[in-house]
Amino acid sequence: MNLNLIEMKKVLILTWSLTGLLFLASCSDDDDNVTQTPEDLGLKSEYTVDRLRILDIDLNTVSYPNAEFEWTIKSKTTQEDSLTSTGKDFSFISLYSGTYSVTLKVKNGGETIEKQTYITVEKETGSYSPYIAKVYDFLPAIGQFTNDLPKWAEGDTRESMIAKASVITGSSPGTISLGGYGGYVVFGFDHSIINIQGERDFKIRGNAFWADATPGQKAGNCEPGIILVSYDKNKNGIPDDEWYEIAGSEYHKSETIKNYELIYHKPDPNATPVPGAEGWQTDIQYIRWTDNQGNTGYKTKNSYHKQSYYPEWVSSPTLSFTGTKLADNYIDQSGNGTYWTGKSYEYGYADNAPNNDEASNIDISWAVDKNGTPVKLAGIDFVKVYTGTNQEAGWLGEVSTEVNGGYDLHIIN
Ligand SMILES: [Ca+2]
Ligand SMILES: [Ca+2]
Ligand SMILES: [Ca+2]
Repeated sequence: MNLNLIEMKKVLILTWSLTGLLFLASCSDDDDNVTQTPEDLGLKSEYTVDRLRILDIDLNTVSYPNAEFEWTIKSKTTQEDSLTSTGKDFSFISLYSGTYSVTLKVKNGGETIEKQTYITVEKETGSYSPYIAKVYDFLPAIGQFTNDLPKWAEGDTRESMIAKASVITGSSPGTISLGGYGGYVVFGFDHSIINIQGERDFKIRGNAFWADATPGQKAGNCEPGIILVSYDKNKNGIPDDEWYEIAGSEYHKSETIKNYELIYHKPDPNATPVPGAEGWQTDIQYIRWTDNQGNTGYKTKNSYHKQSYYPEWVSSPTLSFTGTKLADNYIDQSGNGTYWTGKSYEYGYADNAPNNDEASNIDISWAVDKNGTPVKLAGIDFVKVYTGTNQEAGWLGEVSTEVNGGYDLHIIN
């Protein structure tokens, strides 16, 4: 073959191009090994998201292992820049539609790279409901309203009981009881609840009230439930993401126990006498519990509620719950067992203060991770509530959190 110089160059360029394409194709599954140029952060020039939906921007930061990141967003109202995040990843949510200008500064060694992007927030299709939209999970612990709120019927399963617990959704909610320590419900909304700085963001309704006999004191029927929040980080629509505990007023107190575990032991239905049956004298030793602190005790049964207090649809002989445990909050105010009141904790719990009290409103900014480190969440999609104490309040029975709906405080009006 006899090629002149120009033809030879063409062949070389073609060969190089083909080699390059093949090389890129073979590496496409292995992006981590591609050396990034400083420009290659993966930040797009614009993004679009619906109102009250969380947009996650995850940067490619392989070539910036030690860089510092600063995200600032220009306020639509004041036109001032506000620093919103200092992590490599950025979550954005807005209550209002419009276009937002976002500046990213990457300080890497001595140099600072500045990049700009725009987020267009569109009005959602239809309109959002402020109320709880869906119940994802429900498992009450031992309680006098277990199998009653909601009512269990022969043939009911975990799934059908979750469906029955959905009475807490919507604008005219019903009440469910979570039973004693650990019993829980998981629910969500049809949009993400925005975390507005300096404001409480959502309310969980219960059936707490102040007692007439304790004027001026925040006490009465207060059965605090611990609240966890999460957002749908993996965007699959279900609450399988990391949970963050709302660190309420008791979170850092020494009497609050973290990583608590309580196990309830199902009574033997063939025991003589039959636990809970007519004439049975040991209702104060109805269902035995043990915990990981070396304690043991019994849940009681009272004469007002005759049904089984162990969830009927659970076949396992033990029920185990883990989480944070709050100190007992009920005291026998009469001294003779006739009058019990529960002290309300200051903030951050469910069913701990009347529904018209500010203390039933929750600030997403109180959330902490499993190590107790505060997390900065742009918003949340899911909420879990579980009964936070393990106490028998005399004839009142177990202290058990009730949930009676809830809503997003930012769009309720
Ligand atoms: Ca907030
Ligand atoms: Ca998820
Ligand atoms: Ca209650």
